[in-house]
Amino acid sequence: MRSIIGLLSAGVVLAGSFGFANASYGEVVVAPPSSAALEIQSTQVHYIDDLDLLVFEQQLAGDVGATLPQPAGQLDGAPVLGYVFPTTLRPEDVGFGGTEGIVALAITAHPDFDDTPLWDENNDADYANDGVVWHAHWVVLTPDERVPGGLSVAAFEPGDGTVVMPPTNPGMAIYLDSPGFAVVADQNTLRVLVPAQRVNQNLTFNFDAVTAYMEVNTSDQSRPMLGVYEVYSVGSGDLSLPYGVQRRSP
Ligand SMILES: [Ca+2]
Ligand SMILES: [Ca+2]
Repeated sequence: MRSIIGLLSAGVVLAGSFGFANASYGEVVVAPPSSAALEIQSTQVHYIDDLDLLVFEQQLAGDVGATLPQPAGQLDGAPVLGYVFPTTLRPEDVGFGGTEGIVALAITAHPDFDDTPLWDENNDADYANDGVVWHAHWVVLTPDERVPGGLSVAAFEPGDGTVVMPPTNPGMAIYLDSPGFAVVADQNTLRVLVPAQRVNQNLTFNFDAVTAYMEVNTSDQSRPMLGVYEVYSVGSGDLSLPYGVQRRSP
């Protein structure tokens, strides 16, 4: 198992070492096995000037989404698969108040719950049944030694009036937004269409690509609400966030 924080510690974003001795999660969390659909071949972010649009891309070894998590039947323990772009964007660039952590664009599927109350990704007029459809989130990731992936989505106390969230957030007490960006899966290529205005016109950030298994936890106080349990593939190999935005004509 690859520890994302171990990779990060070798990179430029975070430093530190974390141990996972006596991990109780081993008995309850089983990540789906890796597959070609989760193996990153390359990644890019293009800026299309005429459209003022950023296109986040990952090329996989297999068809995007060919691997889906099996439902747990409840929110507690619900599996979440993600095609994730960790970035050097600031939380403020994407509408979060200032906080520590890594801003990531996470394209996820999770059959047990819907966290896009503003969006109806499968166009059936039900806004609460789209979790299994690949959809976009902004998250703020923070180091977390309680899970083997070494990261979780940053949490806060419910009702904490000092926390600033974008109005498109789904109401969970974690730094999770549901911005509604279009996600396009074309065989082995994943694309996410992000208007530059939605990242504060910041076109100079760096990024990387990761595929990961996460899981919801609402019952175990010793683990985060949404932690990273398995990292399948890292675009750069060392999570050094080496990639920059490329300008492209339409
Ligand atoms: Ca929805
Ligand atoms: Ca729907």
